[in-house]
Amino acid sequence: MNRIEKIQKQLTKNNVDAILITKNENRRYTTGFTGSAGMVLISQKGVTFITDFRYGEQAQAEVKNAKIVIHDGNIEKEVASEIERHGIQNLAVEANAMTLNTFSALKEYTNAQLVPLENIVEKVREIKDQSELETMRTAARIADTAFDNILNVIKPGITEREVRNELEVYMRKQGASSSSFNIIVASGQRAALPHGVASEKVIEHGDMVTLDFGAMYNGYCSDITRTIAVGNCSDEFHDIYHIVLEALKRGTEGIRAGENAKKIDDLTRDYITEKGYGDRFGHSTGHGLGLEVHEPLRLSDKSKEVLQAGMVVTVEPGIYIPGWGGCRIEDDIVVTENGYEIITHSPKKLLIL
Ligand SMILES: [Mn+2]
Repeated sequence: MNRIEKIQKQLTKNNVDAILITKNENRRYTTGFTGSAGMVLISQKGVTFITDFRYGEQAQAEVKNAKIVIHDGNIEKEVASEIERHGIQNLAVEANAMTLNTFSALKEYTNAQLVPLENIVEKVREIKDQSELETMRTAARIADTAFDNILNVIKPGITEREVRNELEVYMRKQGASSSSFNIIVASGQRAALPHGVASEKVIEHGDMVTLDFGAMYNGYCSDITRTIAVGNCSDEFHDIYHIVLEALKRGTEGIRAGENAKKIDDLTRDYITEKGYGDRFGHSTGHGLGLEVHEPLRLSDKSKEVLQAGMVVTVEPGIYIPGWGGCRIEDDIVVTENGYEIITHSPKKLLIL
């Protein structure tokens, strides 16, 4: 089954005639269109891509599986006439992506019933095909080379933002279109902030530094975290580092098709809890990765999902102690029939620069 057929199956399952796609990543996934405007209407009869004149030529070049409609004026009006042409009565719209403005405008022009649904396309996107996996391996490799490079850059006296800038520029030079998210560089006590984006803080001798970053390559994201020590490393950091590393190892080794996503969270969390830091690991163990840096799949204690071959997840346990600092280590991992493939290859032994 191709992507469109899988989505059409979801439409039947959800009792709707069609879906209107407004989310950027889903537009790209279903049509190959890499521009930033346009909507995709998928019914059982076929695919229609509606965009404006700025993207006419690009759409002709990129979109091979859909009828292309160029609207002038109001896109909702054009979508409404396509809805009518296809005889659509129940139309799924993306509750997590469609704006209220678009929703109201569409309601004005069509008599079809609009059904807000979530994660129809995201569900299909969970399982990556071979070409997606190849792209993601490249995105991971770019992040790895940037990590290798940054080890020569980080030294006492440099600011977190300078480190961020070097990571960003280096990844782009290696072929990334951008970072896959706002780069985290959290040093010293700031390492206690799980999402401490780079600040003006100067990195000092004796700091631990958490680097969490990734490359966007051909639309796909990598997402890697390493924590290093600068100058020297306290006994406490040494101990905490190896607890986090062992938790990562245990979580990773639990991954295989058929395993519950929750089990991976149990494996990392139980170990960290056993070592006395359970209350310092306040986030889930990992998340789905692909066109978006956070896809709906979660490796958490609330997760109900079962891992399947072709899913790509992060495993990223951490320990955070306010007033002291923290440590997180994260890899990107492909679920396979019999196990897993780690696609981020940066060293995980404790590095003291
Ligand atoms: Mn992550």
